[in-house]
Amino acid sequence: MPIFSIELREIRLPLIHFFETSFGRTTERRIVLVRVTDQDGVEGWGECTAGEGPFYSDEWVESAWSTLEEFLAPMVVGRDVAAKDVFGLMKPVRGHRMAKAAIETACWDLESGRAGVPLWKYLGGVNGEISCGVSIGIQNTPEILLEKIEKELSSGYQRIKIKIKPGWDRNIVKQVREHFPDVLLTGDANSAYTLADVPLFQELDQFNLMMLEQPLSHEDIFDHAELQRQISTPICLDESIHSSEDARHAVDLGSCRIINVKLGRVGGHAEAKRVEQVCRERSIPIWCGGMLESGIGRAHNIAMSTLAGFTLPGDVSASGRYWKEDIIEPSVTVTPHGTIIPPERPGLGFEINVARIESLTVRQEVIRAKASSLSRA
Ligand code: OSB
Ligand code: MG
Repeated sequence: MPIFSIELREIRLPLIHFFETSFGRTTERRIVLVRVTDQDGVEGWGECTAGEGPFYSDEWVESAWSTLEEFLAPMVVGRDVAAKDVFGLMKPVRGHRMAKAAIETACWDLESGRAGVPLWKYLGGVNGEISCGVSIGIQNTPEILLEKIEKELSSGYQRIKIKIKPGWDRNIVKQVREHFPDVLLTGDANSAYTLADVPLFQELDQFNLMMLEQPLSHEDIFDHAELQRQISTPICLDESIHSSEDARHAVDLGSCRIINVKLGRVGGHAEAKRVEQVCRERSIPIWCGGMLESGIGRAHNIAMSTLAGFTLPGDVSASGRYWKEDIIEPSVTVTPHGTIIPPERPGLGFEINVARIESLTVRQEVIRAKASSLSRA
């Protein structure tokens, strides 16, 4: 599949409601989109999940844009390469996995679309219906949080994840548990704590959380193993897992019993499939995380979530929870029992609303192959 051009666009998309984690509050997304085109003009779309600042990870919109423009796009454009090998082509660049994933996932959309197969089946997905949970940010008051949980449960979502941070933790978890004794409940700390907080987590054990997500440092797997030995709630790693090697190390070290897989964080579909395999072989359940994606990233998440190892409800939910109007059609919707049915159309399986993307675009750049330079990778 020769890649003829790679287009970068930055769009701005205001969230319906701010989203707050232990590392900060987001009100409007800045999203880098990638459109790859082959010689016949067939397109594939990908989304970069880097945030507005280097707070979730060290990548952010500006680092992704300049790395894509100066290094990654030139490594891929003009090459005749299969989607599964695109990540390898970008190997000379260390890190920058969210930027890499934007190109890599776009190539999977293009390749599966050309093959006339839905992306999820092309990836090897097996589940024609995926389970959905929601991630609910830190709110201005506990009452607002309880109302939001009530609303999401009545929409059918199967699992509630609440964000925690010092000062918004044991009391909040206690109140939520008292109001919703049977709900599948998770707490996500986004690396806000240290091993000095072991007593807090031992207290949280009584609330029967399904898991505790990323309590300690974003790069750590050693201290998480120590914490896991001292608490009964399963630890789920998010930030610390960048590759299938990281997943193997963390699981074999006992740092977690569950893993949250994010396409951007691991560098795209090929690496996500390797993480899925490592975890499936070790009977470690996994689920698909979210990064407040627009419809394009969301559609890629849906496709990935159909792989056999994704056995727990993910953070992939309806477009309408985030955006007044999405950039794909139809927008992502959830069934009354909290599931998403992956589309049967080829590729991503949603219509890309290019006119809307145009109207949201604040900058654009196209990297083209020289006619003479199309070569086999
Ligand atoms: O830790 O899972 C996280 C959003 C931004 C950065 C990190 C995280 C999140 C979420 C939101 O939890 C999930 C979503 O609804 O997209
Ligand atoms: Mg998380």
